[in-house]
Amino acid sequence: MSSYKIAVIPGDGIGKEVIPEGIRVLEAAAASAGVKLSFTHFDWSCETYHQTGRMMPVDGLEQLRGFDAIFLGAVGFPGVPDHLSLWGLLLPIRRAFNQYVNLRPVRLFEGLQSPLANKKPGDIDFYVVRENVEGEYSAIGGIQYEGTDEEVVLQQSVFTRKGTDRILRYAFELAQSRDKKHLSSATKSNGLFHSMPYWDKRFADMAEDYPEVKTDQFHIDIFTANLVRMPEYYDVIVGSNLFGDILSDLGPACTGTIAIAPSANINPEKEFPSMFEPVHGSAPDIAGQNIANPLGTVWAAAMMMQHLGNQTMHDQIMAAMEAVIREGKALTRDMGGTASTQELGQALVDQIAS
Ligand code: GGG
Repeated sequence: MSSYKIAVIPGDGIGKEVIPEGIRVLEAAAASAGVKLSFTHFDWSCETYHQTGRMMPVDGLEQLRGFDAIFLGAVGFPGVPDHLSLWGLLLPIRRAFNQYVNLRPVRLFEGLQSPLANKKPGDIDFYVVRENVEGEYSAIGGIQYEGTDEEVVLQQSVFTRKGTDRILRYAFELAQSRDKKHLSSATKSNGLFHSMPYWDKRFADMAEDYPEVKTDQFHIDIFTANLVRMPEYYDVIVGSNLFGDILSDLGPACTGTIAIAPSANINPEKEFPSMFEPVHGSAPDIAGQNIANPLGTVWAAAMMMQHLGNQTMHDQIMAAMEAVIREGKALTRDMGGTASTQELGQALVDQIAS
């Protein structure tokens, strides 16, 4: 019997509500597939920060090291500045475990209504490949002359050759493996003088290794406009840490709800655990009401099982999601229904058991 050890960090806000549904769905799929899953819970969050001054213990990363994967809810809550919560929990995990690929699929499911006119399932079906450990996400910089009229703030970006090439290589390989074989790169090479022209050059050079892959490059501003105007054009999108993050919120917004979107923080070499989470954040405005949509977390759980080599469980969970969305009886309010978080979780469990 296959067995996997999963570290669970529900985190903040609706993370505490959607993660239990993800676990219920995983347990149902594991029972049906004859797989043993063991979950170890880590209660690290903004509450921990209030109690200890840290988002996780000093040896938190060491505690996570031996797991097969990490399953995370959401990070951040009013009362703790967002940059302190993110740099205290989520970002150190991505970096310590070299999860340099952030893979975010975007799909319009049958049963959901795109806010864009005349879009049907199949029209929106692409991946965002986001660089996940460097780029614009950086704590390098500082403030001088603070509190005076002369205040100066510097914020440094970091683009290494190794970091740029490995994310581009991952995206080219993914594009090559797909039917459309189309890769689009998002930059801003007219405004960002050094980093983006560098990225463009590495992209153009690498394209020569992939003659079957159709490529294009757009500035991020027109990229966002095109994504809304014609999402069907896209197949695989690659972008830096910041641009990839923005595009992977915009993409699922075009499918009816951002809450359905998953995020896989992958260490492709499997030297370290990878981490799986919904794209959405802690949503303090709806936290504690049992109305959050758990599907982003459930889809992330499916990606986790696929990463761990269990395609059967992945397919089972995805089939249950597709069926429940298509049927439309247990949808949360962001998808036009009235179901609670737990009712949607139960519908998925029932579907897997049927
Ligand atoms: N699901 C985890 C979460 O809280 N995401 C919100 C967020 O802002 N994440 C930062 C990022 O992905 O860079």
